[in-house]
Amino acid sequence: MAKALAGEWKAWVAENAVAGVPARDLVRVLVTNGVPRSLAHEAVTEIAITSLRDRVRRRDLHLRLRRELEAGRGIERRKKPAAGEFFARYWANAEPVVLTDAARGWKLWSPEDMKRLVGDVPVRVAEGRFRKRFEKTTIGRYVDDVVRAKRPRDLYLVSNSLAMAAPGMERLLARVVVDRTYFDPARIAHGGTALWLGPKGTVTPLHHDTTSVFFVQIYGKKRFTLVSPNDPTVADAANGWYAPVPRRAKRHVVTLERGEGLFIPAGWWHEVKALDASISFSLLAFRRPNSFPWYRPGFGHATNRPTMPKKQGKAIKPAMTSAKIARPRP
Ligand SMILES: O=C(O)CCC(=O)C(=O)O
Repeated sequence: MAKALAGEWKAWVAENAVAGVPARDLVRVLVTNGVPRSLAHEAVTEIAITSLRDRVRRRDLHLRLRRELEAGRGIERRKKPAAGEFFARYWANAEPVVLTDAARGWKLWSPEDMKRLVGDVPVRVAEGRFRKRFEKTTIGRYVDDVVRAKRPRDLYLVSNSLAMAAPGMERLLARVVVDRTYFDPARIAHGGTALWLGPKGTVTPLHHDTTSVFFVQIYGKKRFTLVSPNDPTVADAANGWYAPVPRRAKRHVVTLERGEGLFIPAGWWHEVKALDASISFSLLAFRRPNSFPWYRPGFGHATNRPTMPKKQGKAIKPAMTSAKIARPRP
């Protein structure tokens, strides 16, 4: 009769391995509970691999089903529906949509209008492809030196520039009609909006956000390449917020014209290229919970501490049990 790990402990190893507990912690707990080190090591490796493989298989099947169900679906282009339909159909299904009259009633503006209205407002514009460094200027100078320049530098006023929070920007916000059936006006003033202003040719590489975005094109055109989060190849290749554009995944390409809006559900991968000097404005303060900060597939997995099997008034079963080793079949 050989000794083997008790069933309850096998389940414990599987559960904790899938939850990201490091193997060495699992081995340590088993050894403290009387399992010989070599057996503990072997059992953890074996169970961790099989349980993780099984978990991945189940998730992959789920994603495949979602992908096959959405296979025939393109990105719809239509007039803006009533909020009830928008939330039931596009929000709840995480389905992007282009709304051709998204800016109905807005007083759209140009780079020259921005110089006139908010030219004195200080801003920080992002430098380079991944936009981690910022340069300080004013909106007026930025429009002259970069947006209208014959050979613009790779400087881009992006959402992270936090331009809409600067005093004076209410003059721009006054031109936007906030649809109160879609958005909560109380949250608009507190990080509920973002502004993008840049020369022709800016590219925001493929990435995802942790909120859904209502992205409105104010001036010029932008081309979006979108990939569903149901395609695991992108998340598998992601590094932080960004990922290379996958060759094999289904890509949706959408050009957004002046006055049109694109609903980008949280988690959808998107690459954005400005086809002209461009201004965009986005709204995030939807009348629905819109914050999913835990959705970070491109960041390293967390390691957790082991959860112990619950005692519930009785002693934890011993970690070892007697088990017959099955005879090899002839
Ligand atoms: O317009 C851009 O360059 C990027 C916009 C974007 O990625 C977003 O709003 O999430």
